[in-house]
Amino acid sequence: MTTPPDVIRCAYAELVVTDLAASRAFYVDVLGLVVTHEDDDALYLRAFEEYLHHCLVLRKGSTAAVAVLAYRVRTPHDLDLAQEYYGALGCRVERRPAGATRGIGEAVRVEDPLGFPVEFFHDAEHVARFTQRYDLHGAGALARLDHFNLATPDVPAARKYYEGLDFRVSEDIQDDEGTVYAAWMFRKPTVHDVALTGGDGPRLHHIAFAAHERTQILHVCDHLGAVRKSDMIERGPGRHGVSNAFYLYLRDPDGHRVELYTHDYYTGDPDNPVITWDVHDNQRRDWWGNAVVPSWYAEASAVLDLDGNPQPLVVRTESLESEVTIGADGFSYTNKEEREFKLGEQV
Ligand code: 4SX
Ligand code: FE2
Ligand code: CA
Repeated sequence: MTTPPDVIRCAYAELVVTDLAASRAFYVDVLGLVVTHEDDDALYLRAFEEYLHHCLVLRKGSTAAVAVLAYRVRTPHDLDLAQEYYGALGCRVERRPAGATRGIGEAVRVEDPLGFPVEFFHDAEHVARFTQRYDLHGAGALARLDHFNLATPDVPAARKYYEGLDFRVSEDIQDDEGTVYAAWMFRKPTVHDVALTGGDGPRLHHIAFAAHERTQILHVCDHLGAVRKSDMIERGPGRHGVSNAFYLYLRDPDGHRVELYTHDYYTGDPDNPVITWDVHDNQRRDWWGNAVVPSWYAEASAVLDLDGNPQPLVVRTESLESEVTIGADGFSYTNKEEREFKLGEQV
């Protein structure tokens, strides 16, 4: 087996959007992302603590989709490793010269074994870091990109693939039969850089930005209410069980899902314990026990191949979390002992 590239972290996403002005109103005017560059074709955005050129590219196109998910690697040599590694996996691999994406150095793009368009880069243009430009921060200031969440039909296979890239699992969701519904995996020492959600795929479930404070996330809710756009709020605000993060899910003008996220925890020690949640635990996805809305389980963004054509979907054949928890036969519990006691009384 060839050596995998040394991935540092998830670094940027490029989303195809159908109306740049509408996207700007959401990502810049409401979320407060900083514009590094804009032209008729695209917007290049970053969060307040970021000093690489961008963490999000919004490119104008006729159909909403995901063009690429990019990871930063430790050295330029890791690009050669990526090229060999994915070549050996039989994946389509392309080397891209510096500047093929504005602000990004030489890169390797692949159609990964899960069907996602993925880029690896090391060099990128540095721009001003606005950590202490409090004069520019709004009340909803976002600090940095935190993670990608991918919908994929076979979570154990996807987990194995990411373990091959030396990602480690922080948390997962399973049932008694060993069906795996989701897994959270990291390179940077937080709960995740990538989450794998069981469903038809490849699709992007969401990208997430980290804020420092819950108040910043609550302010975004208030802001959306004030501009009569509260229908962009899909789920939350709330506290996740998995990750312990405080969260909010929004849908952008094209339906791309964006999570705002704060207060997860450090995972950098080599013996960081893995947390496994029972799919029937009512507090796994919302610590306060609030129901997950059906759209959150069902909907996600299509991804493109390296030619810009939509990737065909592979349907998940194992049970769906939405069906085992909120479907007709679904059940869940808040207190397991209490539930088992009640079930025992019935027999
Ligand atoms: O809904 S979950 O509590 O499982 C969850 C979803 C935890 C962390 C995340 O980033 C997420 O998107
Ligand atoms: Fe997330
Ligand atoms: Ca809503």
